[in-house]
Amino acid sequence: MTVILIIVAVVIVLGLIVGLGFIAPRNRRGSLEPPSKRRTLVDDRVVPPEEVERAALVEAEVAADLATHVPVDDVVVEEVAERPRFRDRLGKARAALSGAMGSIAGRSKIDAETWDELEEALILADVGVGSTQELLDHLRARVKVDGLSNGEELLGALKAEMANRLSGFDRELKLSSDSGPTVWLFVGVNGVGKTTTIGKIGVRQVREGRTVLMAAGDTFRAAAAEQLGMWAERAGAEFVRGNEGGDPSAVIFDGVEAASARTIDLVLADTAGRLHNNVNLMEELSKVRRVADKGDGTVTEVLLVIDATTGQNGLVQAKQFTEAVELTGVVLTKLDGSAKGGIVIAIHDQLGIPVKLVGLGEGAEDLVSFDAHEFVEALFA
Ligand SMILES: Nc1nc2c(ncn2[C@@H]2O[C@H](COP(=O)(O)OP(=O)(O)OP(=O)(O)O)[C@@H](O)[C@H]2O)c(=O)[nH]1
Ligand SMILES: [Mg+2]
Repeated sequence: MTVILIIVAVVIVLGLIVGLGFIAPRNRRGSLEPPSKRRTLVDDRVVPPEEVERAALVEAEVAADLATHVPVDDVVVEEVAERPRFRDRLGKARAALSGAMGSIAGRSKIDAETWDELEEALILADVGVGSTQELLDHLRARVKVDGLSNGEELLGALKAEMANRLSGFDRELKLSSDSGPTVWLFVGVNGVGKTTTIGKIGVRQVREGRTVLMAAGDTFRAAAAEQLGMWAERAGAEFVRGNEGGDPSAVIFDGVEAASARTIDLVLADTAGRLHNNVNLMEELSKVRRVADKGDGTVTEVLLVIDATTGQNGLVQAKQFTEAVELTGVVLTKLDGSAKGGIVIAIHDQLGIPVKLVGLGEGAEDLVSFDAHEFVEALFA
């Protein structure tokens, strides 16, 4: 009996020694360095190897999943990307003026040299000869009447007059009050940004809650219709196209009829780029304009798209286009490029047509409504 008791005691003691030998190191480690989450999971209980393996697999899957997903923040930025401001995009236009203007602003008196420098700066900034002369005449009168005496005051008066010449225009894009769809027609020479502008406007109009149809009146190249089709898809607009080489008037007419049948609010009609001095092509445009109005739709805007980097040539284009189709406004694109900006003054002064929209880049959001005050401030800032 004693022998049995001794054996049981020895077994218990041995059991205790073996048990402590395993547990103690683990506790020590745990108390010295706080375990990571992963280590807690695995270390604080006895985990079978297959469970560890499965956990690792799940973790790898989640990591791969996260890596292939666009972060939510990025999606939000795309959706509500802020409109660009003139100030941020008119870098080059501003650079064209700011050097000369800085020098004029530093002058303590207004003399012949000041006038020469100002005239040169305005011409170089694309304001055009006619508008430059008118601005200088106005400023000379102001110097006399208001007693302006230094360069800074002179520039203040110039800014005010530029803003004044750009004010009083109706820049709203009109919608028809009749029952059929509203039609906006886009015209201009090659490559100025007509199709891109339609795309940008479509995106904006759909976002504002209108239903839109884009009509590919540029039947000159198949690629032109495809380009517009991609914008339509992007904007969530309906799309009508014709055959390559087909009659552009017919395509636009079909577009308007389709829009009417589907009670779509707005038809954005693209046209092929054409040289303003090509008589046949300008006549074709007159026909497009007439036919677009024939069905259920009403043309409320005929927008001439002008590439701002072409400078004073834009004025010549505008004169010719307005003879073929009565223009309701100008969309001035690529003002973010090497354009000098003064063309805006010339268009208003010489043609009396308002710049309604300005393109400040190639993206869907890079189209802003023209704001005279903001524009002049950005030009001189
Ligand atoms: N930087 C800049 N590029 C622009 C702007 N608007 C259009 N573009 C670019 O100008 C190029 C021509 O644009 P389109 O829209 O194809 O011009 P289009 O007038 O339809 O050309 P055609 O149909 O060939 O007469 C494209 O590369 C556009 O991305 C703008 O405001 N700024
Ligand atoms: Mg085009």
